[in-house]
Amino acid sequence: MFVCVLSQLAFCQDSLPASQRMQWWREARFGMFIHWGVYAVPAGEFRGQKINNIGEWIMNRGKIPVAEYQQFAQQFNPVLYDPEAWVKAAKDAGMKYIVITAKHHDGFALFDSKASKWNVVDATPFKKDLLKPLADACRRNGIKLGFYYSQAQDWTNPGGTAIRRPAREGWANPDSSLIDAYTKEHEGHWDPAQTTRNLEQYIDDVAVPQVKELLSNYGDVSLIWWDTPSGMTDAAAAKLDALLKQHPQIISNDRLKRPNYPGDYKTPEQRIPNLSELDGKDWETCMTMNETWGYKSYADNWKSTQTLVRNLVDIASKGGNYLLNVGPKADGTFPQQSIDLLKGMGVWMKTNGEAIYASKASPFGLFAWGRCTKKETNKNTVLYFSVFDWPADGKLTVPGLSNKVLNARLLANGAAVKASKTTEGVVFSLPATQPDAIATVIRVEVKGTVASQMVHTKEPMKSGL
Ligand code: JFZ
Repeated sequence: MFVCVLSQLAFCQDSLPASQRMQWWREARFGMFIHWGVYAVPAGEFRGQKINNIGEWIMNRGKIPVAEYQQFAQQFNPVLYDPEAWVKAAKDAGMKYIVITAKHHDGFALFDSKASKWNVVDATPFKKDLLKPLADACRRNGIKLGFYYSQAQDWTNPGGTAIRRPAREGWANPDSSLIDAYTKEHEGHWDPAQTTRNLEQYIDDVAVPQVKELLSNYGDVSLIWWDTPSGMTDAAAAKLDALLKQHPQIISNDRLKRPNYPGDYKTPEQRIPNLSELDGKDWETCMTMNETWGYKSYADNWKSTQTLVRNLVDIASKGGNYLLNVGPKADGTFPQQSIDLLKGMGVWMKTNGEAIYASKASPFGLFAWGRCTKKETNKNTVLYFSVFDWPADGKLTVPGLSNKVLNARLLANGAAVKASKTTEGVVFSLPATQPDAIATVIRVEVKGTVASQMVHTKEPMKSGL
């Protein structure tokens, strides 16, 4: 009763119980984040200077005046955009959902919007909605689609907020002191054009109508990914949250407004939580493949396929989702490195995906040699042991496992694995050479349930920033 009264006031959208709304997401485990926008044109450079930090922040980091930034839209002409190919790349990698930046902090809408001319149809030579054909391709391929929407920060539509960042962190701008004095007086803004309207007007005139457009014009939208709640008010959040409530199936993250709008899941960024942070709440780690979300021509510090696969396994073993980012170029293509990494993950997922999809967190702590995920059948339990470090003597010990082992085999080649009970737990006898150097999965069916040996929550999960 108490909870009901509270929910009427502000939080939880309860048209459908979370257990139902969240089911597809909990089973998906792996999704694609796409950061795409006008920032892909400068691709990390402004006035011949390399601008530090993440690519989609170039306008703020470089303190680029609004009118000058908007000029980049003239070169945003993604003639090679092939949404079917994007969705196929995600699907072949084993991803089950896509979240794309419908509008990032630069305020640019990738869709046809009546609420602001700063959108792909009105402001670029391309002149076509980018989200419609993507939504169609997702539907055709059975991939869920979510929209990232920067609800508070908007550096172009007046009245949006701007997180204040020192000018000289972006580049050695000789005017840094002057700029910093201005941003200090203007809540982070660097151009008078940004403040001709207040936040409430921006929410009413831009954010609310645009979120309505996103929820009305693209068929089923599975989730909304809010970002950077700083500067938001509870009143503004209530208006946006009310729109979600009209879509009983939709889910949303925890970045609408803190602390009264926790959404459906937490969003640790660029990091995988420690065991001590797991509190039973849903969570999703979002992460880049290199060092930027939005495309930067010179961001070349790419992770390896091995790292990405092991991250996914680590995350699944802790009961979370992995939202892995691609930052497409302004011509509409994915960077070749991203394509290659996605392919590599797809190869692994094709053989080993059953260890990931619809799996539950490991009942054990972390193993020195790898990770575990779990699935419960009617009476028994299937454990998936993903081995990163292959034992030199061929003996893999799982301490703490006391259930009877019914059968065990490698997903890589179907080879049966012998299990023997010892005082230390169960010891698996593995072949001399590891079939898959990235991670070899042993599928083990055991009798009965495996009680979790995990102790819960010692510290809150670090979510967002
Ligand atoms: C946020 C976005 O700002 C970022 O561009 C990206 O979309 C990521 C997924 O989510 O992450 C942040 C938020 C705030 C800061 C940096 C990154 N910040 O205050 O510098």
